[in-house]
Amino acid sequence: MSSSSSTHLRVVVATGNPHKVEEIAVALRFTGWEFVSVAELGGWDSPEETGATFEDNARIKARVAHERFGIAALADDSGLVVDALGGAPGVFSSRYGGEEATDADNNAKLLREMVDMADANRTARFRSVIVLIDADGTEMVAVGACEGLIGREPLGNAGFGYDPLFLPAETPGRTMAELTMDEKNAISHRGAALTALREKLIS
Ligand code: ITT
Repeated sequence: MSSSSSTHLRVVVATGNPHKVEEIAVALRFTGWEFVSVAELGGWDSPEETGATFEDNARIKARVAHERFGIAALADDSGLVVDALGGAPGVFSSRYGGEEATDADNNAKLLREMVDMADANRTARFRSVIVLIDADGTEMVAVGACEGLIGREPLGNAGFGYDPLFLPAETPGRTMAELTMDEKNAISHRGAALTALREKLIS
């Protein structure tokens, strides 16, 4: 693994979610790394996320992409952890409303599940685990979290997933979907994990 974050590295972002590719490329734009999507490299058979944890699933995606494309690979596995729901939707965040669920379906289900919950019981956090596999196969893991509350109606059009329902503690009165991408990256779980990854790489 290179000890310098400014070393040129061509990295495939092992995700089928274009929002993640964009957030990661923007957050790490000063590294000089070149990010390519799986689609740009001709596509892949996305692996089943059979892991019990975010880390397991991030590792599964990164390893499959590293083996398929033979270059460095970075994967994010992430999700929303709601205290009053015992940690749900957690690793099932993207499929909360069913296997083919859209973001709107997932958000609608979350609102239904929490309809009777008082504001004080609406605490939650996003978590992200990033696994980077260098071209030579060396693995690094970095984690990030973002604390906040679940709102009562979707607000904002930016971002993806549960962003319209998530009120970060650091941006009172604004949902994650009402932030610019730079504002989101500055406080988000994924931004925190990517910052931790850079710190590990330069230490
Ligand atoms: P890949 O597995 O292909 O990377 P995915 O979107 O299915 O894409 P995950 O399996 O990691 O990714 O599931 C993450 C889900 O958690 C995502 O679909 C959203 O529902 C939610 N999520 C994660 N990060 C989020 C964010 O920054 N904003 C809003 N929702 C987020």
